[in-house]
Amino acid sequence: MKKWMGLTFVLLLVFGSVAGASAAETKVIKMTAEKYKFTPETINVNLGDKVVLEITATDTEHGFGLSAFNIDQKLPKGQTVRIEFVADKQGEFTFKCTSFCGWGHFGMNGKLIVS
Ligand SMILES: [Cu+2]
Repeated sequence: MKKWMGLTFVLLLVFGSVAGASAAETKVIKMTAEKYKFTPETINVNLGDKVVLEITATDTEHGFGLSAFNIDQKLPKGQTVRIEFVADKQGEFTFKCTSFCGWGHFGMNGKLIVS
């Protein structure tokens, strides 16, 4: 009897972790960068998600910097740049423009929320 209960417990654990893992998904988010704003400005993902950002700088060159995930990518004007990473830590992280683009450059930022 005890043995049987132990086995059930192990099976539940295995099942639970598999179900948990399958909750992670790939999130493709289309974004634009223009003076002096990223759209969307807030990105919501779940812990463990693979995040794919497709960002187009529409007016001039910008940059996408997300230092918490070691990302600093130039965004040449008119090109869609694909940035991929795994949201492997929870919290709120600021991303910002990393290519000087004018007087509003230092306020050009947004937020990644991993929950
Ligand atoms: Cu910019």
